[in-house]
Amino acid sequence: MNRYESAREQYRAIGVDTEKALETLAGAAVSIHCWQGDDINGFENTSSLSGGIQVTGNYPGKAQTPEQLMADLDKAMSLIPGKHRINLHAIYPVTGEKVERDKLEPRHFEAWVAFAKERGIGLDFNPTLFAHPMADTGLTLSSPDDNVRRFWIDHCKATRKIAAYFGRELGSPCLHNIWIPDGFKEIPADRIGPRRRLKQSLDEIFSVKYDPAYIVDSVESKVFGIGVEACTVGSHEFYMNYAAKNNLLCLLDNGHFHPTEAVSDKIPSMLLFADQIALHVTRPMRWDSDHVVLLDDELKNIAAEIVRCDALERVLIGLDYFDASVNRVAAWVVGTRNMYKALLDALLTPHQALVSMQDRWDFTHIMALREELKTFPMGDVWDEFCRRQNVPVGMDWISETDAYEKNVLSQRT
Ligand code: RNT
Ligand code: ZN
Repeated sequence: MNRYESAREQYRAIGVDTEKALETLAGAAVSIHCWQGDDINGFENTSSLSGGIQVTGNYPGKAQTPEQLMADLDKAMSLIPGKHRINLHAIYPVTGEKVERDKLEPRHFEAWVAFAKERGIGLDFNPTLFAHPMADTGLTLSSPDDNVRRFWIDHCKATRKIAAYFGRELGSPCLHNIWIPDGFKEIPADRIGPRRRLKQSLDEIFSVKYDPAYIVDSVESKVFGIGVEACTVGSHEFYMNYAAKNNLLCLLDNGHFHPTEAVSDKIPSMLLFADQIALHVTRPMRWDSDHVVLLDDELKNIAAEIVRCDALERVLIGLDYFDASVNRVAAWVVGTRNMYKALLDALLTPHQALVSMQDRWDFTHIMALREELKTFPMGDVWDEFCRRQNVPVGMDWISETDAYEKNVLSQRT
C-alpha cells in the first residue's frame, strides 16, 4: 500500500471519502491576483501607490512589462494545482500608448484575453481608484468635487464594460469588484454626505445592465486604512446594505475587519441572504498588511465554512496579498497552494458527524475528533492531488522557483 492508499483507509475509517474530496477540489476555482507579481505597479508608469495600502520590500526581479508579468504568472501556474482564474486591475492594460483610466476600452485588454484563452482560464477584473492624481484628495466616488466624481464614475463604467467583454470572450462570468480608498484621517464633520455621494455614484455605475452570464458585480468594504483612520466611506454596513438592495455581491476581504472579527464567521450569515459572495483572502498581521497567505487557522476556518455550507459554487474565492520582500513568484505559489490545501483540509473533515455531535450537545467528541484530525495524513492526500494535477509534489516546486530566479528574475535590471 502506498502512502495515499494508506491515508485513504485512515480517512475512510472516519467516514471521509478521499476520492470524492480530490474530485471536488479539482473543480474549485481560485482567482490569482496579478498584482502580487509587480507590487501593484501596473503598466501606466506613473504615480506611486496610494489609498492606504502598502507594499513593502525590494526583492529583486519584479515584473516590469506585460510579457514579464505573463511569464511569471505562467511559471507560478505551472506549480499550482487546481482550476485557476487570473484577477486583473485596470492599471494593467496592454497598450502602446498612454490611455487615461476613464477612456479604457476592451481592446486595451485584448492581450489578456488571448493569454486567458490560450490557457483555458477565466479572468476577473477591478477598477483602480488609487495611485492616480485624481485620487490625491483621498476621495474618489464620494468626492464633493463633481469633476473628480465624474472621472471615477466613467472609469468604473469603462471597467465594467471590459469585464463584460472578458466574460463574453471567455465563456465564464468575470467578477468585477469595486474597492475605493475613500476616507478621512481626522474625524470628519460629515459622515453621511460622502456616503450619499458614493451611493449616487454607484447607482449611476450600476444603471448600465449587462448579462449576468458575462459579469458579476461586487463591492468591497473596509474598516480603515493607513491615513484614513477616522472614517472609511465604504464601510461594511454601507456595502452590505447596498449589495442587498441592489442584488450585488458583497466582497469580504479578511484583512478589512477589526482583528478580533473573523470572516469565517461571517460567511454562513451572508450565505443565508445572498446567492453568492466573494472573498479576498489575505493574511493581516496587526493591520491589513496583506502578508502572503499561510495555512493558518483562519484560512482553514474560511475553507471549512465554504465546504460545510456546500457553497464552493457560491463563494468566489480570490486572493489579495502583496509581499515584495520574497521571491514574488514563490509568494504566488505558496499562497495559492495554501488556499487549495485549506480547501482539501475542509473536504477531508467529517462535517456531518461533527454537526450531529453539536446537535446532541456533545462538545467533548467534537473537541477530541478535531484534535485527532490535526495529525491525520492530509499531506499524503495533498501530494496525490498534485501528482494527479501534474504539478510538482511536496517541496519539488521550490527548486523550480529557485531556477527561475537564477535564470530569469535575476537577469532583469
Ligand atoms: C485594499 C483592498 C483592495 C486592494 C486591491 C489591490 O485594501 O483590499 O482589494 O488590495 O484592489
Ligand atoms: Zn481586497
